[in-house]
Amino acid sequence: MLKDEDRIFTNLYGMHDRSLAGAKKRGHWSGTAGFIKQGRDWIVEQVKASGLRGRGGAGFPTGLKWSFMPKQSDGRPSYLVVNADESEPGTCKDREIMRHDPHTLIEGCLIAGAAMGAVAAYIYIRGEYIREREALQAALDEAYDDGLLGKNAAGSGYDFDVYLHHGAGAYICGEETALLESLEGKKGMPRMKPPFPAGSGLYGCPTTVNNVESIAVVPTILRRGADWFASFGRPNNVGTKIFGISGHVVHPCVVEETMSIPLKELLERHCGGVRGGWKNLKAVIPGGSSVPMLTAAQCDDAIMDFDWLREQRSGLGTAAVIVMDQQTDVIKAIWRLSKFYKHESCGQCTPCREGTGWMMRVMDRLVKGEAEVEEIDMLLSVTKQVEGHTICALGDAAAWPIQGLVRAFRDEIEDRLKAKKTGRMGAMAAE
Ligand code: L3W
Ligand code: SF4
Repeated sequence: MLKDEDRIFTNLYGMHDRSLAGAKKRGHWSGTAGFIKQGRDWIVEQVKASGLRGRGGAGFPTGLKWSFMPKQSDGRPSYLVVNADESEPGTCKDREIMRHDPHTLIEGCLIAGAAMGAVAAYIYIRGEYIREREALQAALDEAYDDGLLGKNAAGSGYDFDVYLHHGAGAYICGEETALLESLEGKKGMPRMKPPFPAGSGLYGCPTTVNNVESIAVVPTILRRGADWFASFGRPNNVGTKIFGISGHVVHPCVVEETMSIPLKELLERHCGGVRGGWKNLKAVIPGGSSVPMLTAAQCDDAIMDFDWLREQRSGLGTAAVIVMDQQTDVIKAIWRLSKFYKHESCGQCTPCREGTGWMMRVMDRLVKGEAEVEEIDMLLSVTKQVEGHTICALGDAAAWPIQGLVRAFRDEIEDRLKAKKTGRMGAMAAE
C-alpha cells in the first residue's frame, strides 16, 4: 500500500489550493532549474533508471522514447506533445491531474521538453474537458507570470513555451498520429508508422507524444530520485500509478497506488470492495475498454501491472478498472463497447471500417439471443481478420474485448442463444 508521504499527486481530490502558490507549498517547482542545468542526457538517464513506462496504455519505456529524439538539430524544431485527449471508456485519471494538480503537468512539460531539446509543448486536451482546460490555462498563465515558462524558463537558461489545444470530441484523436494531424488542423486520421513521431511528427518535425501522467510524475522522480520511484512494484513494472475504478464497487474512485498492487487489495482498500461482496464479482476489465476482461477466478490473484495482465491475455492499458458484478449482462456490456468502436472508427482502413460494423451487428444478435451458435466462431474469425491488420490500434481495441468475452463467457452466450431458440420453437409449436 502506498503511504501518504509517497504520493506524487497530493491534490488528486481537490482538497488543497491548486494555484501556483499552493503547488509550490506542496513541493512542486522546487529545484526545477537545477535539473535542467544538469543537461538533457542526465534527465533522460534518470527517467530510464526510474523504470517509468508510458501511462497512456502501451507502457513503452519513457526514457527510451525520449532518447529517440535527435541530439543535433538539422534546422527543424523539436516538440513535446502531451496527449490529454483522455477518452478511453472508463478512464478519468488524467482529468483529476489537470483539474486539481495542473502544475505537476506544466513543470513536467518544461523538464521533459528540455530533456528532448524541444522548443515548445502542445497539450492536446479532450474537448469535453472544459473545467480541466480552464484550470490548466489558469495554471499556465500563472507560470508565465512567474517566469516559469517562456524565455529563460524558471531561471534555467532554457526558453520553452507551452500551448493548450482543445480537441473536438473524437476518440481517435487520442491515437498519437491522429492527434498530430488534428493539431495541424487536419482531420484526425492516424498515420502509418514508421516513421514514428520522433523522426517525423508535428509539422514533420521531431516530436515525442506522452500521456499526461507520464509527464506529470517526472519532476517528483527527479526530486526524490530514480531509485525511490523504482522501489514500488515489481521488476519491469515499477512506480506509483493512478488507477480509476468504476462500476460495481461500493465507492468508485481515482487513486494513486503502487504499481503491481493486487486487484483485490485495490478494490477493498479504496473502494469498499465489490458491491455485494467479492463472491458477487463476475468480471473485471482491468485497463480501459480496449483490453480483454478477467474472469472472477482470474481476479482472485490478479496483480495490477503490465506484465501480469499481459500474461493473462489482458492488459494494464490506462489502468481504468471496470468492475462487473454477477447481475451484469456481460454480453450487453461488450456489445456497448462494440457500438463505441464502430462509431469512433475513422474509416480509412477497410478491416476496421467494415469489421467494426460486422462485429457490432453480430454482437447485437448475440445480446438479443437471435444468432445461431455457429455465429460465435464466425464472430471470432472476424475479430482475427481485424486484429493486426489495421493502421492503428483501434482495430485491435475493437477486437480484443470480444475475444475476451468469448474466451470467458462462451457458455453464457450459448445458453442465451439456445434458450431463445427453444423459446422460439416452443412458440412455433404452440401456434
Ligand atoms: C520510436 C519505435 N518510437 C513504439 C512509440 C510510439 C508510441 C509508443 C507506444 O497505442 C495503446 C493501444 C490502445 N521507435 C517505437 C516507438 N514507439 N515503437 O512508443 O507505441 P505502441 O505502438 O506500442 O502503442 P500506441 O499506438 O501508442 C496505445 C491502448 O493504448 N489503450 C488506450 C488508450 C487510450 C488512452 C486514453 O484515453 N488516454 O490513452 C488502452 O489499452 O489500445 O494499444 O508513442 O510512437 N520503434
Ligand atoms: Fe482508422 Fe480504424 Fe484504421 Fe485506426 S484502425 S486508422 S481508426 S480505420
